[in-house]
This record gives sequence, structure tokens and C-alpha cells, in this order.
Amino acid sequence: GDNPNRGTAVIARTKPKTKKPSLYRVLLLNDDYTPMEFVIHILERFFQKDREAATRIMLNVHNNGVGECGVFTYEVAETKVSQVMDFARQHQHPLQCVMEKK
Ligand code: TYC
Repeated sequence: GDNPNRGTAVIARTKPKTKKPSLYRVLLLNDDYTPMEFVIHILERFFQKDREAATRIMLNVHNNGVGECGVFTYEVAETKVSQVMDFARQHQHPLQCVMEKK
């Protein structure tokens, strides 16, 4: 016969193919030197926080040593960390920003 599928079997996928991406927290770390106003500016500029939210997050970091700026996919989190670290270095502040898997 001319049927090219003779003798083959195809099993249809039953689950959707897409997977949820892993999520990562972006964290700011406290230090004794970075000005509070600079940290608020970082949160407004790179994390789209309004002034009230930015101030709350900054004070949370100041009081607890660490605080969450947001939750993102891997590539976005990596970009945020780089942007914050580059900006802090340009302004000669020791501010540290890290990401961790949720
Ligand atoms: N502790 C700093 C100060 O007293 C303020 C600060 C807040 C620094 C948050 C870093 O991630 C930070 N000037």
C-alpha cells in the first residue's frame, strides 16, 4: 500500500505542553552606608514602586537586614539585579541586590 503511516502509532498529548516558569525573589540587603533616599529611588526606578511602597520596603530592609523588591522569572530577576548593582556601583554605594529561587 501507499499509506506512509502504515505500521506506526501516534499517541496524542493529553496534558498541555506549557510549564509554569520558576519564580525568583529579588532581595535588597541592608548596609550602613547607602542613603535611604537612594534605596527609595532604586525601588521607584527599577521596581515601579510608588513612593509609599518604596519607603515601606526600604524601611523593612533597614530594620530586618533584607527585604523583597519583587518576584520575577529568572531572566527578569537577573536583569533587575544587574541594573541595581550597576546603578549602585556608578554612585559608589555598597548596596547589594540578590535573587533567590522561591
Ligand atoms: N541602612 C541604611 C542607612 O541607614 C539604609 C539602607 C536601607 C541601606 C536599605 C540599604 O538596602 C538598604 N542609611
